[in-house]
Amino acid sequence: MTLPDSARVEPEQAVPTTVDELAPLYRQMLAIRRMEEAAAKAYSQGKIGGFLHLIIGQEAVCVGSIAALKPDDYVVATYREHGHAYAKGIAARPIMAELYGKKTGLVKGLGGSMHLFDKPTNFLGGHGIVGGHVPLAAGAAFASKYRNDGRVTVCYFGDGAATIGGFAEGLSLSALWKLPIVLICENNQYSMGTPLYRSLAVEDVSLRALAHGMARDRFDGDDVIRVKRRIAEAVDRARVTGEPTLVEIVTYRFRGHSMSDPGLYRTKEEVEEWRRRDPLNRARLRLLEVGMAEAAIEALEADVKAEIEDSVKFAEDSAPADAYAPYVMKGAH
Ligand SMILES: Cc1ncc(C[n+]2csc(CCOP(=O)(O)OP(=O)(O)O)c2C)c(N)n1
Ligand SMILES: [Mg+2]
Repeated sequence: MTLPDSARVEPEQAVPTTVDELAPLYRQMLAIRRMEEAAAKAYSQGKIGGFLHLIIGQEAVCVGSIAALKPDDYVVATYREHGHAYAKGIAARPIMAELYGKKTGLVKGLGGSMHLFDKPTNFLGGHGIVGGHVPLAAGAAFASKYRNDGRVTVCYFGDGAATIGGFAEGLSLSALWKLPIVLICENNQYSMGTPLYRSLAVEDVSLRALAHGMARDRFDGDDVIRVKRRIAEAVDRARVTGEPTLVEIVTYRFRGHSMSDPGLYRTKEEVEEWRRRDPLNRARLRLLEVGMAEAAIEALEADVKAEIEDSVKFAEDSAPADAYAPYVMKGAH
């Protein structure tokens, strides 16, 4: 089948890179893919409860963009955020234990999949309300401007969030107050089962920047190095001039919206077409092209396998979270 024009933004061209640059990014993407697969398995075995939204297929977006940040920069994400948390530097063990609802989880097993949060790495969530976190991200960026701390905030949201009031407000304030923020729309073509053309009159989300005199960019999200380069431009703009950018990255989730969605609103052919552009396979081929030996790639892959298996064992061996932990009660006052 042929993909709609809106699905491919640029001609397929590999961006120049080196083994030293690409190998760690491939490793992160692979770890995220394996972590998500392990979570899906545990979910279907009834070991993980609540909602579980996987990022499989979209890994190059979080990995490439976070690679363009400094460790101190803020990241604000949606409920599809396990990969963003990992790319920001949070280990697989506390992420997996959080999904399992265990005491050793990132937020002590009380948040679950949608509410990862980590002060030490400046990972500011995990947010379940579509679009509601965009003004919060603008607030973090405002704090940086006010304190003159040199940090940049990156806020991720889906194409579905582009129809939400919170997004419009966050965008407007970012432009008005010239905040050091990069707003990244992860356009995976669907909000739950609703395709883009049924929710947006103008499918190019990045055009909304024009109404605010804001810089914008739009590109394909299947090459992790392209994502890193283009986001680095927006991050530099934020850090140097203090100005925001709205970036739309065109991508695709290979699985349903959440674990309870069999994804019947898409054809097999459509999914297959996107799988051929899998960012992970693409990065692996590119690694061989730029000179990494097959054996070295396999060693890296074995290392990732061990890391994720260890995180599952850690989660399974940990004690369940307390239903009414004392710090929750304290926090309520
Ligand atoms: C304000 C609000 N409305 C509806 C929902 C239910 N809901 C959860 S995810 C989702 C789809 C959002 O799609 P998109 O923004 O494209 O993100 P994606 O899931 O594709 O990453 C909806 C409607 C919600 N969580 N919050
Ligand atoms: Mg979407």
